[in-house]
Amino acid sequence: MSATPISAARVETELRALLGKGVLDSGQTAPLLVDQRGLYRGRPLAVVQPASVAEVAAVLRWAHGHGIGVVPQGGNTGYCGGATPDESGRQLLLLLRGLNRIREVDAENFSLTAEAGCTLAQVQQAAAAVGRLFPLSLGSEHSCQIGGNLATNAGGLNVLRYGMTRDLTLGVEAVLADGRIYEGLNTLRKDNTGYDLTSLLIGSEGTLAVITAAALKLWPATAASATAMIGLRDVPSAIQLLALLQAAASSRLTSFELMPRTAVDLASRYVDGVRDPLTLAHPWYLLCELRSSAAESLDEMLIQALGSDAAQALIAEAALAVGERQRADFWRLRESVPAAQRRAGASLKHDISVPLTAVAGFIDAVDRWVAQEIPDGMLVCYGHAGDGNLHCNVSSRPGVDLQTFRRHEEPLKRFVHDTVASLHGSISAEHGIGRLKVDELQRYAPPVELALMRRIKQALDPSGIMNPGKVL
Ligand code: FAD
Ligand code: 2HG
Ligand code: ZN
Repeated sequence: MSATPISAARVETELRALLGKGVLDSGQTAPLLVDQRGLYRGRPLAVVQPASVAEVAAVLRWAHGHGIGVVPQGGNTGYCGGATPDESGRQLLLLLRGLNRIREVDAENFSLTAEAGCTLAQVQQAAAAVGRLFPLSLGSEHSCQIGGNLATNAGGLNVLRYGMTRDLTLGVEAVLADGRIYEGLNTLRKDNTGYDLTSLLIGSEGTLAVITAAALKLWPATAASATAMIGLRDVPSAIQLLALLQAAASSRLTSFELMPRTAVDLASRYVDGVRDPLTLAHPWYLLCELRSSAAESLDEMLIQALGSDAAQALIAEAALAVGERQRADFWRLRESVPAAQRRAGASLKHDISVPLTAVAGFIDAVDRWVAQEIPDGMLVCYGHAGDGNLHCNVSSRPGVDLQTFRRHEEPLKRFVHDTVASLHGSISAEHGIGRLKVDELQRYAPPVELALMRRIKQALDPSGIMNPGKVL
């Protein structure tokens, strides 16, 4: 990036001429400069909040002209520091929250067009208001934004059935590095006219363009659901149960979330109102949910599936949620795990995926390594087991000095990521690369893949102003 020197006074004057009140005073910005895990603290050149696509384009043209780096920020709930500017004082922080209109809901076409700054919950509610479902669901859905979801290709709790954000998106509108607008907001199910640029921008973490709006796929509203919490002796039982449930319930199986006892204990201890619904303590827990748009009896289907001889041989105990309140309680337990880990002390996090056949072996290998190498920590390896995606985290034990505990970070990361690589898995299953995993991507991605990524970056952002220092 060729940075033309520019004085702070001129930055202020020129940006105010473009955006007026859309240039924030420093008193308003402190929480925006730290990522949600508290790993990075940035020092921006300025913080801007455009109110329209035209204003985003004007900011990008300005930044391009001066060779100034631009860091897009949505809800700032990302796990990899991607939305935090660096410490140089030379990067512009661009907030998308001013673009927060639902532009169109077309129930007949099963599509919805939302501006990037709409929260995910706002999108879900707009779909529900016309009897439709937007199925993306994350623990952060009340604060993350749909633009951030696209930029990270977010996954979440319903991927097993509906796919990740890329699978839920029909089209994108984005502002390119030089301020031109890419108008890809079509709501078609089929469109093979050339390269799929929408797919390319999804998951690009602000390094190729600023996403300003998205056309999203909708589904029929959920008419029936059944939810169970299941206690298991071991992980192989969970993976076998997944195949049984898929055979019995087909695509109705929407969520299949695995938690170890450590996660259940932490959530029950650190988050108000969370309790273990099972009567005995088990080494492993599964939260699984069936859903249908037809008014069918899914409780019965789930009871039958779990009651079969094959399933009974795997299950130690199971509880079916009776009513919406108990269902919400089961989900609260699962969704409280990240907050519980934060409150318990340090959490060394890894967001990995492996083929389903390797899930049990992976957990076993890490469990043994952690028991031997990190006596002051405990493995809390949980998550979207139905997708082979695990949050392989290690929490500090009570009373442990957090700074000392951090000495485990590097050797643990190397063991986890090397193990993942040996199993042909991914070191970044759903949270992205951001700033956190730049070196890890360089280490594990095949050279040809990296070379192609650099060529794409060069083609879309030749002066390197889009989220510098992230991903590549
Ligand atoms: P931000 O954090 O603001 O930004 C993330 C990245 O996207 C940054 O690189 C940023 O520059 C870029 N970006 C943001 N908006 C735009 C835009 N409009 N155009 C271009 N680039 C942009 N993630 C999952 O995938 N699955 C989960 O289950 C999940 N659960 C979570 C639970 C909790 C409690 C929390 C705190 C987080 C969770 N996350 C999960 C992580 C996070 O919520 C997602 O990554 C989310 O998609 C980020 O959205 P955001 O708007 O907060 O983006
Ligand atoms: C989840 O699935 C999130 O709850 C957060 O992706 C994972 O905190 C984590 O490691
Ligand atoms: Zn997750």
